[in-house]
Amino acid sequence: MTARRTTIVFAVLAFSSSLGWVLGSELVDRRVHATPQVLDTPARAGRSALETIGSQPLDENWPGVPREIAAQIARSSPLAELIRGLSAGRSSAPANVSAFAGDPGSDDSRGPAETRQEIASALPAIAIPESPASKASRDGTTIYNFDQDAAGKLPPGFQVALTGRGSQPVWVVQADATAPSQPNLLAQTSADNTDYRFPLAIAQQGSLQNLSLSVKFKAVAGSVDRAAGLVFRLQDANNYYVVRANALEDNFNFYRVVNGRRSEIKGSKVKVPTGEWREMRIEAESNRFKCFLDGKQMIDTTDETFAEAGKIGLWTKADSVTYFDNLQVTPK
Ligand SMILES: [Ca+2]
Repeated sequence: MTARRTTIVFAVLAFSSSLGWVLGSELVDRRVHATPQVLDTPARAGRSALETIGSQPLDENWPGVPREIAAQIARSSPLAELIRGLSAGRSSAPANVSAFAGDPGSDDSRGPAETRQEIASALPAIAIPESPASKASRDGTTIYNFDQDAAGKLPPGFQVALTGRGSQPVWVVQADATAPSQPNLLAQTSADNTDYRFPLAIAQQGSLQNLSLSVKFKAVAGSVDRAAGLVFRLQDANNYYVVRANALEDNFNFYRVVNGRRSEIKGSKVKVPTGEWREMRIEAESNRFKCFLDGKQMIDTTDETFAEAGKIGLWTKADSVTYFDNLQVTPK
């Protein structure tokens, strides 16, 4: 009896133990799986959101990105402009984003260095959209030194015009070892020998009445003329004041140009050498005008023709090939 009882007790214990093990395993198993289920909730929400997004129309520039989301990103940040720029012509916008973040798992076939180069080249376009490179403003003074401008072209912020007859002027930025500020200057290079021909390069920024205006110039060539001039209170290509030096005539004169006709207000005789840099300056205040050559006052006169504000610019005559640099204007 004792042995049978012992056997029963042992069997009950064994069964309980097995049951406990099974129940325990189930509890453990449930506990183990409880955490992933909690973590899985946002993931499922994300999948649900993606399914919703997936039903929306896709942006044509960003393959795989819903149009509405692409539009929101584009409105929200300059970075989006960068990303969108980099996306142009590429297979996947998200790949660009991953590459930008340095994700080695990006499916972009190109290397991170190449991507960084693209980003670097795209950044200036965002930070500096249209830079008028050749001028620096300081205390109201604007200096055009042409040193950041592309050679062979008219510098940004200038417009070509012509008073009189003949072919269109050719104003170009050039590198020159003698330029007062390195490396560039602005040159009028067309050599049309029409006598009554006045090439103009007009600065588009600002309109001034009273001012201090100066420029460094070098008369380079010309058989009809070798002239260098500064215009101010310019109303249009046929109406303005001009002060000019002439290396063929050796004089330094102040003119008004009215409806395209030039007439002298005041003149001075002075040696103006070819092939050497000189500086001219004008001080205009109301109807009084003082003109300087290399710091020396040559003209002090009055005139009432143009009392109102106008633009400033550079001027030559006929077949003059003339170099200019460091055009500087200060309002007064
Ligand atoms: Ca320069």
